[in-house]
Amino acid sequence: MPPVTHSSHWGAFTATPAGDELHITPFAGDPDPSPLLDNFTDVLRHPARVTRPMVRKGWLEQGPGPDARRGADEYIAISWAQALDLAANELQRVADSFGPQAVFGGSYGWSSAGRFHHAQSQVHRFLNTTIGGYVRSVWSYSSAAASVILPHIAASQDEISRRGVSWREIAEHSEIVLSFGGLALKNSQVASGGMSEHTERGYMRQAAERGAQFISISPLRHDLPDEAAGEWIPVRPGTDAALMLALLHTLWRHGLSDEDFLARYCTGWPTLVASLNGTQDGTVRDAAWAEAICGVPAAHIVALAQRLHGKRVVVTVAHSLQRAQHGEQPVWLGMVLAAALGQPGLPGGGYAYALGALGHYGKAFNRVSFPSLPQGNNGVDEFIPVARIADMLLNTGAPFDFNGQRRRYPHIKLAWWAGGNPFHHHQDLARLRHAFCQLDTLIVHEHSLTATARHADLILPATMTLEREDVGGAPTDRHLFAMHPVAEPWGDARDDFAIFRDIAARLGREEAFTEGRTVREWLQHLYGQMQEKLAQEGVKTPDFDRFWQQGVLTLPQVDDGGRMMRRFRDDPDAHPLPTPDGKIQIYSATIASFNYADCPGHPVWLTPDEQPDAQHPLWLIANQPATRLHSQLDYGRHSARHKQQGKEVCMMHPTDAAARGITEGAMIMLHNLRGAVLAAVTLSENIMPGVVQLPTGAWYDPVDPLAARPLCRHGNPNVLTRDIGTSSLGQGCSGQITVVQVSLFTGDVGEVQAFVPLNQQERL
Ligand code: PGD
Repeated sequence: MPPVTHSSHWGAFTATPAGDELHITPFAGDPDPSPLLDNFTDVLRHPARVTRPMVRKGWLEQGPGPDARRGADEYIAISWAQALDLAANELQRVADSFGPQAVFGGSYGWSSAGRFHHAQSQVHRFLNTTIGGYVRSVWSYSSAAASVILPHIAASQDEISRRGVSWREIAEHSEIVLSFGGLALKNSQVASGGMSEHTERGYMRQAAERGAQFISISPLRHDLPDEAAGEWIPVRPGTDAALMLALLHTLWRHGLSDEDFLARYCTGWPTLVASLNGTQDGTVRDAAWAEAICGVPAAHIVALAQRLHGKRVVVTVAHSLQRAQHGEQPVWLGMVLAAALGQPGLPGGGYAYALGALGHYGKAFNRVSFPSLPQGNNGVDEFIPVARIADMLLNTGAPFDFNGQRRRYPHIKLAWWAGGNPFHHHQDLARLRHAFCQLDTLIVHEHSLTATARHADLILPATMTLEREDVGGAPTDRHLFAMHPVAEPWGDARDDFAIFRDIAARLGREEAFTEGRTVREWLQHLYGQMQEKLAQEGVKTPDFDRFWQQGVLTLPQVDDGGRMMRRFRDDPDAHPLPTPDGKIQIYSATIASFNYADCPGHPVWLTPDEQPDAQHPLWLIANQPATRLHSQLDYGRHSARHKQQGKEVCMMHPTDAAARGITEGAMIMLHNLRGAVLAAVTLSENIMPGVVQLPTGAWYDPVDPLAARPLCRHGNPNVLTRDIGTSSLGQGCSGQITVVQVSLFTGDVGEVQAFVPLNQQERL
């Protein structure tokens, strides 16, 4: 087979089969391809693939219903005909008895690149067209707190992150890039939908060579790449809001705040000043006050504030900062800091929330994007903030607060998941298991035997992108790719679309789901829609067959990053921001009217209620991994190569290690009230003392799945993280940090089992 084009969230490539493996060549136009591409080489025929439909024994024998055995039961391989009948009958039963409001179709997860086979869209379309809807989830695990607060204070997250200050502007104009949480390339190497040109490293190098100064405020040195040639200011995890308040206090106190900008373009600066200078409650939020909280010496805070004054400064705040209790606050304060420096709307200045957190941000936009699969109409008006899934399943009917609303958790009987891995993305996994045990039925489509699949009642084997045809593209990527199949589906795997089509047929809704189109016809149809829109703009494109043959198409783009803020700065009356009075809200009357103690009307420092103590003296940072996207292809070559003794690697400061008798490469146990995790340790001065770091994404592998405090022998930190919302406002995921104790581990709990096939699965 000749090499064919393909695409993934971490890059485009061509693939050539080489025995059971693939030879991967990065897209020739990519200046800095991601090493994650290597994860594709050996996964097609890996034992961790799901090769046959499987049913959980307890569910098959006793029928649907709450069951504490989920996660520890046996599985039986069945035929597709049986699996599809079981799924169709169960969906019909639940819809008939309880209505579509008893079905949870949120199905959160990144799935794979490919516009048509996007798994979550397929689930939504299927449920809308067969039973008339489902309970949905809103926002994301990535950025829920920011997504909710940004529209209150300035504009949508899309405007501030995707269409905000661009990398190009930074390379050309910024004098200081002040980055809370850094600009790690491991994060910006991925973009959902695809990313054919990795340009972040080059832009940072260009800016640094021009003389721009990068300052990274983070507990981890390597959150800023070497190319930025920047400075590292270590800060205690989760305390950036205090540091930002002290920077603001210093600017104000020393007469360095841009009072003209604050008066003309902002609402509420005097209210914040009253909280900074102690008028409001007697506490002065100055550098000395912040030092005690964040660990940055007061003199450094003052010097930093003075250094920012009068410079072209862009402030960035990483997604990770808002993935914590009160995560809304640093997002808000980043904007206030940029405003106090008078920077929003200047080229290379202002606020670039989440720049560097994903490859989409700070880029140009396609004039026309490839359309997504239409999802149909959802007749159910109930939803949950995405990270409240366990709360919903454990607290049926209970009220919850969210963004000024008081809602109630619906009673869910059946959850349908495709393209996501809750036992990767959710916090407090013992609680999550308990929550999933409340369901009547959990149906999971997966190409791999993730922990989520291992908790399902029905596991339906899905194809990988490598085994199907699709079109790859993202609104910020000027290349559109024909994703050609590289291999035949492994085992009995079928595309999510084919699975849903056959279940829809059993429910008498096949035509409604497919609209009479095959996969190829859908691709042609969606391509045709894009072609038509481009034609209206006077852009000619090849017909589908030619595109399919040539493999890649370059789309016209517009580079209008930062346009909204620039126009606002030029004329705030003619171009107000989409806030109640058209200005940046340093005080938000809307947020104040919600009366949330955990998110009041102006930004604040609120001490998180979990703090290091004698039992759990260390902060744990559970951040994004560098060797895979989330938990995807954890068994792939690149991810596997970076484990030690099959376990994930935890970074620790040598002083903390020495105090515990821990040496380089030792096996350690991280533990707290929620459970324990084993990992290999690496010692480094690139992490603050008092902090350990264990990335997410190692597949959950509990020694005893039913334990109230499980021990994961592979290194999944979400055993340890807390399942609480960021605040009543955003209710986002707060899995980024928690507290732990770390000890040397010398016991024997056997080999990691996460990638071993299920007991009854017949190996092909
Ligand atoms: P993935 O590992 O990408 O994680 O959570 P998410 O669930 O998105 O899961 C996608 C799954 O889809 C994989 O299991 C993959 O095999 C499957 N899949 C891929 N393609 C297909 C397909 O075509 N069909 C089907 N049926 N399945 C497919 C990510 C989430 O985790 C996110 S976005 C963030 S930002 C959060 N980050 C953190 C964090 O920083 N710290 C902690 N502690 N926890 C987090 N969780 C969140």
